[in-house]
Amino acid sequence: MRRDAEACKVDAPTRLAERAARDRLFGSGRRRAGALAALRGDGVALSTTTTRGREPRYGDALDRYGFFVTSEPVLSEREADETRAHLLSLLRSADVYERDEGCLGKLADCRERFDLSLRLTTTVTRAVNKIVSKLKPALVDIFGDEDCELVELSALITCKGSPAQGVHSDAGGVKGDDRLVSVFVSLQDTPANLGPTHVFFNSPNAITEFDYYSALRMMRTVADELGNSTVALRDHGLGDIYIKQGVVSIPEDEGATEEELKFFDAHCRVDERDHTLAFYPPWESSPNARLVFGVAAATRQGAALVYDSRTQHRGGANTLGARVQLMFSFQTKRAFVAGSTFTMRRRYHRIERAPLTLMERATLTSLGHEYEKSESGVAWYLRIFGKIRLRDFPLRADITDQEREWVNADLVQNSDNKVDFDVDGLRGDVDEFATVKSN
Ligand SMILES: O=C(O)CCC(=O)C(=O)O
Repeated sequence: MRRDAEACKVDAPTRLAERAARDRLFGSGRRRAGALAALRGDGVALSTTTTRGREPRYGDALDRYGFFVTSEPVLSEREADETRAHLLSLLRSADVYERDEGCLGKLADCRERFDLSLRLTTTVTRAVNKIVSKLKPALVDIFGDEDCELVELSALITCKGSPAQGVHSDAGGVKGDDRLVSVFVSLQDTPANLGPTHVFFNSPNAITEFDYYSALRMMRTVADELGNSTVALRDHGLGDIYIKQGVVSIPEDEGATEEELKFFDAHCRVDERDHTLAFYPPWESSPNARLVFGVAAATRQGAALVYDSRTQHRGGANTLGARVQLMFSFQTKRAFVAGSTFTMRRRYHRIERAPLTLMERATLTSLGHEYEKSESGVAWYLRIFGKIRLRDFPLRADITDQEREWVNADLVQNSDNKVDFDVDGLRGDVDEFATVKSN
């Protein structure tokens, strides 16, 4: 197969040969160097093993930074290798793998990018049980109890040629204390060129006052400071984006323009010492002048990235080969999370049409979301319940590794789940409802 031979070579080494490069990956148990040293271990890299009385505050880390990585692997090298081989083999038996589009799922910038929702095969179950057993203290700290529901379970695989995604978050809005938390476990060493997830800090924090958007706005702020001088703008490298037909033109609307994004990306680099992501302003003479605003979660085989669904992130560009992640998400019991994609196999979740109270409609509206409305004026949305809760772990496999019919059947690609809607025995025909824009 084309991808097996080149872009997603199945037999490529899963661990970096160079010791020093391995040691720099998150999850190698080393003390962080570079900018992250300033965080003094109170976030970003957290241990899953606790010493009495010194338990890391995982929920705090999510609040403060938006994410953390585990400072040691949650799967052994052997477990990660076995799981990786199994997931790649599952993907290779999916029809989409052979198609030119190289996309599975409803993903941002979906090229050479596959989100295969999983069944609980023997190998998947073994791996998820192990990971959850390691992360349980963290999950309990984050959710407060063991009632949180599993709402996503998939293999997220990118092949060589997968571009960096646009920056996005998985949830437009979350009500009250509800949370949706995702876990990505790298099944091979994942250096920067294998396209690890870029996660952007909430701000402010100990090493930066910049989140992604304020860093991005910095170009406009500098341009404003330079007044209407075309010469100064050119001197600062901003001429191409802010001078139109010889006249200074700085956009005022909220969103960044295509040109600004390109310029920004062209001046962003990963610091190899600590994998921080920073914008290096071309107008600064010092090569050390930079705005740190995120981290490329370049993880050692078996280590995990855990992030809150509201955290801005993107898949990095993969210029190397197969990057295989086992990923799952938990949400607060009966959570109200707007805008998420729930791609779990239908057998593991339930979808209900939940009527919206006036407050909930107002919440959705203020978050800029749409909801549905029947002709009789009842507003509703589709609510997802995970049938499996944290307290149900360890799970039992419900299918063997060898069975493959399911891979191409029952693929949930529709993030708003209308296709699934009636199958779950809910009354009413979706067509009788009109989608109304909340405004
Ligand atoms: O590839 C990644 O690490 C991020 C994936 C993601 O956020 C997406 O596909 O929407």
